[in-house]
Amino acid sequence: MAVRSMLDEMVGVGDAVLLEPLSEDNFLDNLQKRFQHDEIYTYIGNVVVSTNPYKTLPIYDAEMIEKYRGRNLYELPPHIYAVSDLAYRSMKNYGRDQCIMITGESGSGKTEASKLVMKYVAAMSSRSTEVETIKQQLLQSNPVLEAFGNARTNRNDNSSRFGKYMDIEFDFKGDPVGGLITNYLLEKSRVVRHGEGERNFHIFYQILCGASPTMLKKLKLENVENFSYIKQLDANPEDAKSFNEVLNAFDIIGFSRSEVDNVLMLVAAVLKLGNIRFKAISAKNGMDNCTITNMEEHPEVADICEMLSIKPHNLTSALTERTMTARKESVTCTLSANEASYNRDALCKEIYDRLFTWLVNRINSSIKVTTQTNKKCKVMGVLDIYGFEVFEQNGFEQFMINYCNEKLQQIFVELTLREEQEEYVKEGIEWLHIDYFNNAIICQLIESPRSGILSMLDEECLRPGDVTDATLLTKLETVCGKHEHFESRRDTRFLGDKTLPHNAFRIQHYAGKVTYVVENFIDKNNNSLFRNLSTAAFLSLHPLLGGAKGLFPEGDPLTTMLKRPPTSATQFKASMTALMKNLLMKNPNYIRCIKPNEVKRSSVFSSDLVRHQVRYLGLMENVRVRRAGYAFRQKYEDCITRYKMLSTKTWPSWHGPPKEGVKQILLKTKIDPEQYEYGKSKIFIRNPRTLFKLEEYRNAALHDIATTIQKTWRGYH
Ligand code: AD9
Ligand code: MG
Repeated sequence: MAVRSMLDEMVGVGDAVLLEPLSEDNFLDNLQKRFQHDEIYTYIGNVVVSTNPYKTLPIYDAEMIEKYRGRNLYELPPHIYAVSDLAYRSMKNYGRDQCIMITGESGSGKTEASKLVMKYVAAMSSRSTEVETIKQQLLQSNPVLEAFGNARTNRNDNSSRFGKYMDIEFDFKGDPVGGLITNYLLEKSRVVRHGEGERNFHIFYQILCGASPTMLKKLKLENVENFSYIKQLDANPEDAKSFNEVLNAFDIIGFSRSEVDNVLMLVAAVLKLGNIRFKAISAKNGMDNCTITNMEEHPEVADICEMLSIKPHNLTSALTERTMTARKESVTCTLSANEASYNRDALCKEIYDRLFTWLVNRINSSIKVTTQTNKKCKVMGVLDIYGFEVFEQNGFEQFMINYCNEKLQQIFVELTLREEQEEYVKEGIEWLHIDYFNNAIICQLIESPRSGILSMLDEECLRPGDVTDATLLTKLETVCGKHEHFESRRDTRFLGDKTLPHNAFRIQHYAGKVTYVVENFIDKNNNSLFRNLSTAAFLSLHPLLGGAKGLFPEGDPLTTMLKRPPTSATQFKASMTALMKNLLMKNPNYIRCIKPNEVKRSSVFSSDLVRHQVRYLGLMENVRVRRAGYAFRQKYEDCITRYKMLSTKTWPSWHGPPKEGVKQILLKTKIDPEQYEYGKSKIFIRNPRTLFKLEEYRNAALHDIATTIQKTWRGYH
């Protein structure tokens, strides 16, 4: 039977490389046509473009997994499973570490895509009990991390508010033996504040809706009507169901009962802390002063102290006072009610953020490879990280997220565009050079060690004296003002531009211009709690919170030198550098996710919205490079292994130079020589259709061989 090529069953064009004529409009029309027929995947060579269907499609079941198992990319219609299979086989058969980079804007389907990749890979490997356990642990890390790290936003009901990279490690048989998750920058401000129509992290609602009466009592949540950090009205029955899934997942990963209790206790304590109010009391010595309003009114504070295992005096004074130490002398001053509220929020954000990292580390300790030596393992990394963000008002978080996207774009440029061109040069293949924008210049503006924005930010945070967001902006204007991708009101070119406020700067990112308001940049970058709070937390007897191994090691009162935790910018830059290094060592596979509309509907394709994403994902450049070149290339040796049955000279084996062998095969097929080119070590095939032909010939030849064998066999009997 002839192989049914993907062209036979296709709506529109399955590989945008084949679009004729190639234009942005055509590209969009093609995506739209396919989307309307539930064909949500489209290739650009071996990059998958995935359009969020916003409905459940029957294309992910076990049967589908079997269909794609071990098949070549072009044999079947485009699917995320095809790329997962390609990556998995390339890792298993050729020992090449892989990474799957999933990018796209909020709500475009990255997290769902990452789960589908994991599902596919899990189905490929063996079913022994040991492997099954590790698979389940890897898969069950998702509900836990989603409960604590995802929230409903206006763009996505299940928006990941953290970046995630997961290395799955495999043994030589291709079975998963462990994994390692790295998390990036949780949006911790959400713990204390969220926008209209949005929610706090799912776990808060899950506990309130899903915990048993006994558990609620233990968590001291049973009689509380309102929480200022959340609106209980926003909870729904799904939360109760999800909570049970989370508890089950904790169990499968290997959390003990008491560990789970400890985690939930901290979450409940944060919720209750949020209800503490402060009121001004008559000022002593002209200093602002405040006390906790509900101290006498109800036992809220005593409850929280019990939950956090902190002595009441330690907590109340940490919230309402600040001690400053200079030249071995300590001075304690009292805080205003506003300052104390700020302090309370800072503590809650910090507890939650560090708890989240603790959870990731705890999961890692369950899934990390213990029996194998790391060297023997092959790795598949899956990156599900925030897409480029442009809101009406953009702040510190958007700046970091967009910096991350610049770095990912760089990798994309480096690996896909540049390497593609370089390979042609290396292989001595003639072709037309395509110009593309290299965004290295923007990365430098942000991260250059001496004059980059991140360094300026750190310098300003560490500078003694009167440091404010305004002084930061002045510094940025002085140092970066002339950079061609940086704009501010100081620059005379923009004085008349009312869209750029006085308290903001603007960066011309590869994906478009973004204006960042500098408000809170210093504070968010500082990332440090007042010493009183970290010490109170350090002195806690709660198993996760207190002590040198707890969440606030810097609070140890015995360390006289105040060790600042690294700034957010330093931490983020270091984690980005490590991530890039890690990704560059691996063979890249791309899933580029597209959000078809802003209304989360299955039938709406809003062209302008998609056009914008196509532009900033650089998809047209990607198609052009791919088209100008060759859709497919294969090492001569691999080509012979696959197609040797097409020529009597190469079948059953070929012992001459590999390039000659491939020549023999192609000569025999009578494929137009215009369609391929001989490189130094690889054959380059211009058009995927040629590949389909080869596949069809191969199948026919295999069929003939099988028939001959059968006849011979019958002849013997
Ligand atoms: V964010 O940057 O974390 O805010 P993501 O991760 O890109 O975002 P997500 O995967 O969470 O988006 O997808 C958003 C929603 O779209 C999901 O909750 C699903 O309801 C829907 N979705 C996404 N992909 C698929 C799919 N392949 N099939 C069906 C999907 N529904
Ligand atoms: Mg997500």
